[in-house]
Amino acid sequence: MKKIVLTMIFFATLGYSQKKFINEPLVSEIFTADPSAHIFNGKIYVYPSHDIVEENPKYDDCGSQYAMRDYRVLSMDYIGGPVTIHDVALDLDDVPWAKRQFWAPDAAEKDGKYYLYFPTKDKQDIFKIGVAVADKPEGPFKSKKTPIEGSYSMDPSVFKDDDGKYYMYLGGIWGGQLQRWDENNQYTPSGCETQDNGMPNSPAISPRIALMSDDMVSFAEDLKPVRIIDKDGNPILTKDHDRRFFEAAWIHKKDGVYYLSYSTGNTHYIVYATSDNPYGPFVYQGVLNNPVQGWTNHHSTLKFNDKWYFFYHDTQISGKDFLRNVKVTEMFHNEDGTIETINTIID
Ligand code: FUB
Repeated sequence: MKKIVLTMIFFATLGYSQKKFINEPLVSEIFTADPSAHIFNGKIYVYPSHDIVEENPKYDDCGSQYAMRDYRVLSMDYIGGPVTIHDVALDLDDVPWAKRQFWAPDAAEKDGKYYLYFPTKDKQDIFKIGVAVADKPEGPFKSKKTPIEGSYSMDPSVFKDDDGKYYMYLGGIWGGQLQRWDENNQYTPSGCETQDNGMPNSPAISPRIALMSDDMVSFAEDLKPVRIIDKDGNPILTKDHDRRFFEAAWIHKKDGVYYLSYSTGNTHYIVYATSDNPYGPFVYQGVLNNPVQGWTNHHSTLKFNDKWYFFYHDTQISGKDFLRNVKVTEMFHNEDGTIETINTIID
């Protein structure tokens, strides 16, 4: 632990950047990323990835540098209030089917039980979605013995609709392996995708959705693609890096409209698209968050006390892509249903 703290102080004192950030990290004792925020029992809980300092990190396009091994939950009574870093919620060693890489998680509550959904690689190095259950929002969570049947890829987010149904959205290309799965959920182990997929004019790869079963630990249906189209009804194309889906799908609903927001990966925007149906199609609307400092951009949205908030991460403390820190800022919906673009860096 002492070594980690010294390393963080070292990065923080490097004076890495002269940039001005609009928000400070929620916590600086540990590195955190991919914040999924929820309100449980009137309190705000954030489920982040827990980035770790490695001796000799391996870098590649498959994200081997993101070698996380456990989850820690954050909580606060209100935005801007003191943040608690809870004890380890789930450890990689306690997931019988997992081999490596605890990536971006999410959580849901139903009937007083809490469910942690997490992507990790199985013994064959294939990303699947796991689920672990707890009696308290902060855990500790107990993992199921096997991944969710029919699941694959990464970045699960679970959305509870007004009618009480829960849906899981998931997927991420490149290191997240979504490009290995076709829309009939068949697997082709063809390795990492190149930037243009060799088919730049084809429709971009779609995130996936499945209705959750009542038990919250299985899917009630096969995963289906979620279509993202432009305002003329045409699919967003693979070559359209500023608008196409890459990872980090998240849903919120306001005034009956479903807002799907996601990261465009190699151009690092969080953009959003809207629909009147949780399955889509979603119509591309615009940029929700401009690129942050750091390669990844991953977020969640939350309504708390009648205000909307945008949770995100950057690399303010470390200056390193794989050592991130989570933050929060207010977000604003306009009367016409659009959302004001957030700039987290002031030059
Ligand atoms: O934290 C590991 C991965 O980086 C996440 O799963 C992606 O969304 C990206 O933020």
